[in-house]
Amino acid sequence: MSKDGIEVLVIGYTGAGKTVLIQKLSDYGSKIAKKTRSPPDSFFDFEFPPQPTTGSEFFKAQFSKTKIRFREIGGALRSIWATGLKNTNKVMFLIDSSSPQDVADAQCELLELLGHPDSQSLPFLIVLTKIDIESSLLLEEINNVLRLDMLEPEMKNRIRMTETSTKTHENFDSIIDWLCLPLA
Ligand SMILES: Nc1nc2c(ncn2[C@@H]2O[C@H](COP(=O)(O)OP(=O)(O)OP(=O)(O)O)[C@@H](O)[C@H]2O)c(=O)[nH]1
Ligand SMILES: [Mg+2]
Repeated sequence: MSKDGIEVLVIGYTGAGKTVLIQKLSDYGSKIAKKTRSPPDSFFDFEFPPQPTTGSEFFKAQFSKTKIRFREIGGALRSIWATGLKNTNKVMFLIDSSSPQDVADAQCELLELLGHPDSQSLPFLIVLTKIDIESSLLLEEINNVLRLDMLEPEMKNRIRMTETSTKTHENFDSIIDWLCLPLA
């Protein structure tokens, strides 16, 4: 953990929703800090649509007393995602649940990352995004493709999976709880 708090690596294919989720979780965190409940929906709207992340970007956020520093590595830099494992405390892996191709590709990708020497005992949160889209796959369907239940207990025990939408904000509280869990 750095002086900036818990370091979280955020990865996933292009357009999975990494930048938007980080920004909206951060906004949500500052709302909690100000004890403002039920913000108007416009609170979550952006003036400009997000641009694809071409490199690696850092974002700082505060959730109650916990400081988080997110590092997003854009989907375009898939070949260097694993380099981010070295200097992080946790990993968020986003999958666009409306893209069957991304879901299928994610299985190998996840196995590789979980088995990487630098991943060791890192906790992973798999976040299925865009569940507001009608054609998106259900969590159980994605679970059947990823087959995480087949993993060795050491890997299985450090993985959590959740689903969300940056439009409707499902599970934001539990994602923030996971982010703020103290490091083992
Ligand atoms: N319907 C819907 N669209 C979303 C959601 N989250 C993000 N998007 C849209 O998906 C697009 C890509 O979002 P980004 O956050 O830029 O994706 P990214 O994963 O950071 O992509 P890269 O930086 O290119 O790797 C944007 O147009 C977002 O508005 C969601 O929950 N639901
Ligand atoms: Mg991005």
